Amino acid sequence: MSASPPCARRPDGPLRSIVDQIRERLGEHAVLTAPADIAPYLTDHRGLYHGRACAVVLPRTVEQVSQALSLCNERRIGVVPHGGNTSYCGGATPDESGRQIVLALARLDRIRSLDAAGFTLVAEAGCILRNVQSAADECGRLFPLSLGSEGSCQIGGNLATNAGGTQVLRYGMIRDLVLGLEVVLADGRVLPSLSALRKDNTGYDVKSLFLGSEGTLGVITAASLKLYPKVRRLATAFAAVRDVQAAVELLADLRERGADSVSSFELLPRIAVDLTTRHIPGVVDPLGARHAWYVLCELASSRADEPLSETLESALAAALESGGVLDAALAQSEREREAFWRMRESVPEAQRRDGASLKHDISVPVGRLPEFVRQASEWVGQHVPDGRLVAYGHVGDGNLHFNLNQAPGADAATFLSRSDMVMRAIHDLVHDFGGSFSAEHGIGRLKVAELERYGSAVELDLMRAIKQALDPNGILNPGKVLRVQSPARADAARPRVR
Ligand code: 2HG
Ligand code: ZN
Repeated sequence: MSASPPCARRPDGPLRSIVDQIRERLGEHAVLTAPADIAPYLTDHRGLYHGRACAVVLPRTVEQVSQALSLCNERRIGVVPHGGNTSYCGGATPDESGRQIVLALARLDRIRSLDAAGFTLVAEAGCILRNVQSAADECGRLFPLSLGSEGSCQIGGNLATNAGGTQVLRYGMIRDLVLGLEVVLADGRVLPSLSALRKDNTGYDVKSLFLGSEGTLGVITAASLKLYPKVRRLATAFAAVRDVQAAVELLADLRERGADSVSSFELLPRIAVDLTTRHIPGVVDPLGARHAWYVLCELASSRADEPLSETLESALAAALESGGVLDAALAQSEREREAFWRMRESVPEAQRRDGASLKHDISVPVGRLPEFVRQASEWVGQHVPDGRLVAYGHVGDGNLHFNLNQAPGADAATFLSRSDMVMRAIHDLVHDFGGSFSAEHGIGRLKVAELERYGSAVELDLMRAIKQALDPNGILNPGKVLRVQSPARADAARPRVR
């Protein structure tokens, strides 16, 4: 008799399918199996992976998450937690076996509480990030996590991947915004660590393990999050800079002058302006002449009378004088500010519309960025004749999206066939610079081998021990972040860039 997958429909009795069991416990409407219904959950948003699944489960409550997980744990069925499907690394897509269940958190979408005086709120995992921001805003508070995908990404996914975005410089990654978590463990037990305490030194910080674990250690169902005073004054500039070094110097000067008011500092190359003005309706170049590099910088304050524009103008004037800044436009209205940000936020979409791309979410120490960009660009120029560099991003955090697009007229398949070679060269260089091959997008499925290559042996041992302790049956997001039975690491074979 051939073995049928454990999720296949079987007669009632002890062997009845896991899908039927979940349906029985959670209700008919909590389980999708029709191919058309589950299709949106089977492909990541970059189109890198096309998985299969025996069902998509949509719990409404923590108890239902717990029931689904304990059933899957008993039956050793892989569970793939799924938020807004905005992962850049395939972290929320099931594998091709058809034996896994997708656990979509979208229906756990309540703001459970908001304490304006205590500057905290409790949001469920399926809340869209923008809804969390709006809830805070309505109470005169700021939830500062800000991402291009904030209209569709979910807070549970943000937490599970330790999301960054454009305000990390001032407020940190989402890890820094978390006070407490509620997490369902692989066996269905609920970790009730939703405390909003700012001080709590009681043993290991267990909850922090789940931040950035990408659903491989537990399923985050709710979080107690820090709020900040609402921003009442902003100053925003789009400036052409001489080079990356000038951008880094301008940032240091601005931080000195503006104390902690610098909230964003983004780098854009000329090609990002060209791509967005060509592909995204309504985007216009804020400056007339063409320049090689630009920065979009923003100062923010909760004091309405803070002289931020003066601070920004004086820093830009000094840099214009010294030749670091070549031209600059200050946003004179909220509309102009939004236009600057629209250009920045739509670079990924413009890249997508322009053709095939290779993406590298890297970070190096901020002071080493100029030299990294110089060496890596030189390497790309020599080795990828059919690619064009589109390196942009959160320079204030040392984080660049060191991406390449296929050159006009290039063959997409040939360009993409070089992806491993290009990635290896760039990540090796990043490693030599003391940087990270995944600054803010996580590991998912895409970078499992990279973690094995660049992670220290001790760190990987600890990660496997933690995985074994929390998910001994390996049901949680199998194949993501860590291969539990890891092949021998292949450090010896590393080609060098230079
Ligand atoms: C951004 O900063 C996102 O816009 C996406 O992190 C970056 O597409 C990318 O590589
Ligand atoms: Zn980014």
